[in-house]
Amino acid sequence: MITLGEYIIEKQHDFPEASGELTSLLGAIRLASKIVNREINKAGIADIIGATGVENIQGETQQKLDLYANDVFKAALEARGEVCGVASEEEDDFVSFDSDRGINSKYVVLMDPLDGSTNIDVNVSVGTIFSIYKRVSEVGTPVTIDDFLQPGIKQVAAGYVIYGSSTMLVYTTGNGVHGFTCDPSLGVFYLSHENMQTPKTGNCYSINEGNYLKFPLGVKKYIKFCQEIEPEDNRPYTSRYIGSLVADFHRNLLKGGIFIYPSTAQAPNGKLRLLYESNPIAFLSEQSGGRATDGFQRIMEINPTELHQRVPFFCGSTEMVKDAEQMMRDNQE
Ligand code: AHM
Ligand code: MG
Repeated sequence: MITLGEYIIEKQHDFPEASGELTSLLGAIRLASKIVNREINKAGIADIIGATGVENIQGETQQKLDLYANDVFKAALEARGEVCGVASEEEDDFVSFDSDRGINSKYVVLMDPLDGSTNIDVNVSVGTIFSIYKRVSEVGTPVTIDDFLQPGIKQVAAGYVIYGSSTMLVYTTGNGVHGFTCDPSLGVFYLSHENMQTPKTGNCYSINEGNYLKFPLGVKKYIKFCQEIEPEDNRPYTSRYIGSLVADFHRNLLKGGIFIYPSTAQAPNGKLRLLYESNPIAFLSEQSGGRATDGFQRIMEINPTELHQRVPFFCGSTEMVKDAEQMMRDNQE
């Protein structure tokens, strides 16, 4: 039984210039995820007794879990001192860690601390997504926006925690994708899925079909393609959509499948955020042998222009994503 901590230290040798900072940083993420996991496990009880979202005796409204997760991850990263700044889906602007240690460290973290948080109310899986880059500004100075607006190909590491029927942490540092399952009685993540490989094709498509009428023509055609009866090709595919990106991606990673959050008539760039959701998931997907694009272009080559930028997202088994791209190209409006 290899723990996450042991595994990260062992793999540190893959990086010739590694000095232990990334190892320590991943340790901070591991710690924060355990704290958030503990709180998520109590969410149902909190709802039952009406404590969530209502005023406490001091007249304060209890923090929502997504803000709670944001605070926990931020505090853990700042305390560890290996990060000079974070950008989060829950914050308007990036945050600079200007302590002596913070300002002299070389990594920035971008995160969605609690993705799919509306699912908590109904006891459905949620996740944390993180993405790590080396700063481009000079060490010893406060971080700048340019440290965060880097294309996904510059990611040093990325991963997610899925708070599901079991809690897993899955990450990549560019040498494959590795998954760890938390033993709840010990609070320890053990290596359970080393070098995860996603199937080249699958029979599962994940998309919010309620938006069908607002989808681009290429996506409508692809959905019909998925539904056609073609036994040789395993079609019709199965439709599975949880509404938690981490959970939908995790299933497709293991079983094969495609996840699409396309542009819609109302939202030309879709819903998902390039920096906090699409880039880290794209990195994991590619590292497992999958593919991630915006329907036309590789996600990780997009040059971001703003922190909360959104992007259409097509991700999963390579053959399936290529089929969807073909239909996007052939049906441009
Ligand atoms: P969030 O970051 O506000 O939770 O939103 C992101 C989530 C993803 O997990 C999921 O894929 C998507 O929103 C679902 O959106 P929709 O309900 O429009 O299908
Ligand atoms: Mg999100």
